[in-house]
Amino acid sequence: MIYDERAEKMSRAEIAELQLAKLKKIVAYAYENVPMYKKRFDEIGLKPDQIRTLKDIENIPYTTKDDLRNNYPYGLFAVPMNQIVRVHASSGTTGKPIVGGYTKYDLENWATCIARILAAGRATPDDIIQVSFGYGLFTGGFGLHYGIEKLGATVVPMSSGNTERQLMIMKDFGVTGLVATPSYAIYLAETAKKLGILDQLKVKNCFIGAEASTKEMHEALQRLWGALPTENYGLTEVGGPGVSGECEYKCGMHINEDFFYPEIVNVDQNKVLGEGEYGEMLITTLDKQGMPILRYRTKDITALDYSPCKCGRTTARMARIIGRTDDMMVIRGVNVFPSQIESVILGIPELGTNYEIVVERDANFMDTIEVHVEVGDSSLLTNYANLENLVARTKAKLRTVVQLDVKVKLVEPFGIKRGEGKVKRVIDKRKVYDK
Ligand code: DLL
Repeated sequence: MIYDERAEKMSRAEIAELQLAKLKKIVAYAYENVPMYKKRFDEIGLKPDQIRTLKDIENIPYTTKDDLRNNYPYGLFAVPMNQIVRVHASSGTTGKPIVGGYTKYDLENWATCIARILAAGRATPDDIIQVSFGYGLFTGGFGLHYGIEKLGATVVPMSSGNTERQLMIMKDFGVTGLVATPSYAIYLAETAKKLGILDQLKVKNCFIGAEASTKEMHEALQRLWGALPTENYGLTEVGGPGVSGECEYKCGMHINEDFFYPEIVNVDQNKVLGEGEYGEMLITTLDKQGMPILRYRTKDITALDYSPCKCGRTTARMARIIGRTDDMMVIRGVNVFPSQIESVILGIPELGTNYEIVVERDANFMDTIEVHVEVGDSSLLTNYANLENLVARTKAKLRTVVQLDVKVKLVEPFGIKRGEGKVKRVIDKRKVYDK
């Protein structure tokens, strides 16, 4: 089902026309109402009325995470606080959180964007959808919540944590859709399997997001749940989830292009890249009152596809995020993304889906990388010959994909700690030396 036929099936020319009109408006709005933008524009002598084509956006300076930190908490809001009805913030591993503010108008649009994404992932008003994202400052819980209501489905606002209780509610309430991070969706299914109740659950669709996943992770989810996993994407800085989401054909995440203008850039060369080329994504919010953001550097690496989709939507699609410019590990000069390692692990049937990557620097200042991964079945760990063989095969595959020797340690099922929010796969112990 297409939630918003009018908006999601415009011709490409109509989309471009609408985007240009909205871009002109938001640039003038940011200039007039957010001192940081006025200063930025004035410094380079750029006037909002010089934005006459979509390509002119390239003259606008980037906005970065530091800009948000420097204006913490409310410095980038474009309206007085009596018009802001909600704030959210990202957890962030270091420093102060990133804050976003919403007017009533923004909340309506946010719910619309989420309703579109849920419908693209096959949700209908008949569904009962459990939200296992945390409710709180994190945008995931409340963001999905109001989109589910807007779609007209039933929301079960479970929040995160207490896995066995999650499963009990899912079973008793007849839950048909699950909203969670991919790692938690897997954990829920594995626990249900362990408890012997997986086949009593009726989940048909999993709406996953908030952290990176791979094709192999989607396949594992599909296998375990017997449900369609569709992925969605967003970030606090531009309003949270709702930027884009996959449809049932799973050939990229459809971007809500009437609200978000995406660009892919090579930041080092300050160059905007073409369709299909991978680079860092910039996002401009086209219709935000509370906190308009121009050309935000997401650090997420993806590519755009403007070709028509089988589902009938005409909106551009972004590829699954292959990594972040800052989760790229450089190990002995080789660039390694956690997603490469995940593809290998999930492609080996005897291995489980939970893993961690430990990077260290040895006494000779050589970097080493070791993967700890759970086996699918603990009996594997008692047969030495099989175990050796499995380790050797995993290492060989990792070597081919990552171009490095990666140490492999196999552990029993559920042997690696799991979280309920975003998973942390990489433990980089080198940072201690670098300080
Ligand atoms: O994670 C918003 C969100 C909530 C998206 C729920 C989808 C579902 P932040 O906490 O600000 O916001 O984190 C944003 O998470 O820049 C990406 O690096 C990562 N991320 C989010 N969705 C995906 C995804 C929310 N589908 C950061 N694939 C982003 C890969 C994702 N990474």
